[in-house]
Amino acid sequence: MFTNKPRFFACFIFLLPIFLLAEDGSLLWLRYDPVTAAQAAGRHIIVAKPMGAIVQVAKTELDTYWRGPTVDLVLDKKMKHLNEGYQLKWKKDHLQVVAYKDRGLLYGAYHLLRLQQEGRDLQGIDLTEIPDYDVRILNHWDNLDGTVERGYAGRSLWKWDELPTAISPRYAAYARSNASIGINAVVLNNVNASPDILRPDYLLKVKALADVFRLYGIQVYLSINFSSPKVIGGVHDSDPLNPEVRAWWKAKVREIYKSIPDFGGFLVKANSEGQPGPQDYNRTHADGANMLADALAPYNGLVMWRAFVYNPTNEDRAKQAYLEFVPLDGAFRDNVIIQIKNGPIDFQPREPFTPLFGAMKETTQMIEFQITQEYLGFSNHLVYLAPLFKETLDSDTYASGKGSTIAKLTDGTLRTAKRTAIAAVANIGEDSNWTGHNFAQANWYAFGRLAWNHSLTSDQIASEWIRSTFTPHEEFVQPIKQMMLESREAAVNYMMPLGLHHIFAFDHHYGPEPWGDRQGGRPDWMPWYYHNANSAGLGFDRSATGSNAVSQYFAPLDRIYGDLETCPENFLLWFHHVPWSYQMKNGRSMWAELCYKYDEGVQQVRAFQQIWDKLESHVDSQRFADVQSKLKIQAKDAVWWKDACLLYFQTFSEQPIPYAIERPIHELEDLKKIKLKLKHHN
Ligand code: GCV
Repeated sequence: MFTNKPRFFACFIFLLPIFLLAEDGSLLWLRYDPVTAAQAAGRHIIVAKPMGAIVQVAKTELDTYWRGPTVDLVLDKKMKHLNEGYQLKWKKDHLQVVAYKDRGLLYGAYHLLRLQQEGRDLQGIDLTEIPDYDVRILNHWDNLDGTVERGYAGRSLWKWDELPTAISPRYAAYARSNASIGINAVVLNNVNASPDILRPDYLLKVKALADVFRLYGIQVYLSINFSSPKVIGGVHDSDPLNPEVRAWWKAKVREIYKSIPDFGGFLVKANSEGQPGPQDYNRTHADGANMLADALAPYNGLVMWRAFVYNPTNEDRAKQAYLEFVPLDGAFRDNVIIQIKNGPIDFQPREPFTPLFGAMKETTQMIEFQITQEYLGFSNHLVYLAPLFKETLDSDTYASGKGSTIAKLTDGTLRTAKRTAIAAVANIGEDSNWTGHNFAQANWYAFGRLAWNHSLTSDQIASEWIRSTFTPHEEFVQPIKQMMLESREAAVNYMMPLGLHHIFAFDHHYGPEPWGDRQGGRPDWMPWYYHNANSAGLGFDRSATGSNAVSQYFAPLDRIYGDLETCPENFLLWFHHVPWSYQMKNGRSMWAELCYKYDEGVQQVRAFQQIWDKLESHVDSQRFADVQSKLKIQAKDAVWWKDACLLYFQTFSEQPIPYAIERPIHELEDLKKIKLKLKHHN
């Protein structure tokens, strides 16, 4: 395990205290040392009375961990513009945190602790932080039987069988971690929702969790099953225009708010992948969403209605959400937000943004990211997702002219909204390090930080996270940051470069299966549907000569994407079926470039291994070994991806793999036999 033994032993004596404290990652980025009595002497955490429960938490955190000067936590009801934000400033010899809401003081307290942990100088500090989105929400795809759909960090954190009697200490630890990065809401259960979640016995369990989370400023939302009135309510159907159905939802919502007065609202996956919905009764998404919105409105509750809809029709899957939702623009109540995945297919390693963003001018929209790495090597691969999140948020849709980025369309800048929101599917489970891979913690962290401030750079976020999670030593921070910043592109390279997408093994989405085909299976779940490899070339023709998905983008993007010559090369095979011999900008043929990209991905992961091993002396032994072994898996998987894709596509290109790059080490026929027994819970 120790790759640099001599150096390790030389500095063993000095590093002993660190090595004795083996860390399992459970502290996340919150590795604060409690203050000693001497450090606390003379410094006070001052709070005006009466003090709400959230402010009490802020005070306790500072009392326990703050080593700086006296801090004054001030609630100022004149500072409405701060919303849930805060000001941090020096006042003579002490620090002041000023907020309009209790939550603001809590966030301000965590900001101070973060600066302390990063080793920053606070002298003269004067800053104002206001969150970019009102609702910063994690979506858990947790099932009531304790499994997690697309979860790779163990079983669900929520112990439904033990609730409401037993309250695991991890509930508060989870809420605290979220609060420390500004997350203020969670959806507890899978969007493929069991109607049971709305039964009175489950609502008691939900209430127990909400009672814990409230202390950390976190509101609870639930995913609902659209057929609930019929399945658990004894109503004849679940037609949104049926008065009995509407009355059932109203009564259910009243029941929820009676025990959870700050309940957030509902998340709904309807008429998608077999889930029930209003279309079962020839009603529209708007009919369904508005019925729920009307029930929630008296309590200020929200409906987050997902636009992830597609059916196995002749229409390109990438076009379907737009086709279904744009005609409904303006038909939704103002407490409905349409929740849209970042890309038009499904959380692929790289997708252009979903063209629905900005295309509904009278409807509030929010983005949904996926933190859990369903399509990015599960919790085995080190893939830092901030660059992916930023790529979408910063994408210019041109919906209201140049500069109409998705961030500005969804944060209230370009479109007025009753409330703005941003969501991501969590990667959290009961593993001791919460996320399976120690570096996957960075993706939870990055989502929270970007939901707070989408102008932060991936670089800044990585730097904060590394300093807090490992060490502020620059010799460690710089190379690890570079590795993280490169890691998403590396994954794209060894999995699906140049705009390839969805060529995963059926069902579990882990390894490559570009040859994949299931007799009788849905075409839009088959890799060939997406890559279209044949002797002429590779890729999905979405130009005017193909599905014309490009027409859903605002000018000039429709033209830029639609023309092979102007289409960005990282989206080439997304929008075009490209001849193998097509000449790329660097002069290589498309086939050769594909080979070089796959190879580059492999080389990048090998470099990550070297970076990590070299920095062993900076990391505690357990986390060092955990990450080291995961990188080995990633390196093997990268070669597997490269060989599988190149050997398979070579059967169509009929051209050699350029001799300058590493030779395949597998036989295609052997790779085709690999059938992983990975569970997927739908
Ligand atoms: C929760 C993809 C995933 C499904 C997921 C679905 C969704 O299809 O593979 O597991 O279901 O997206 O986002 O609803």
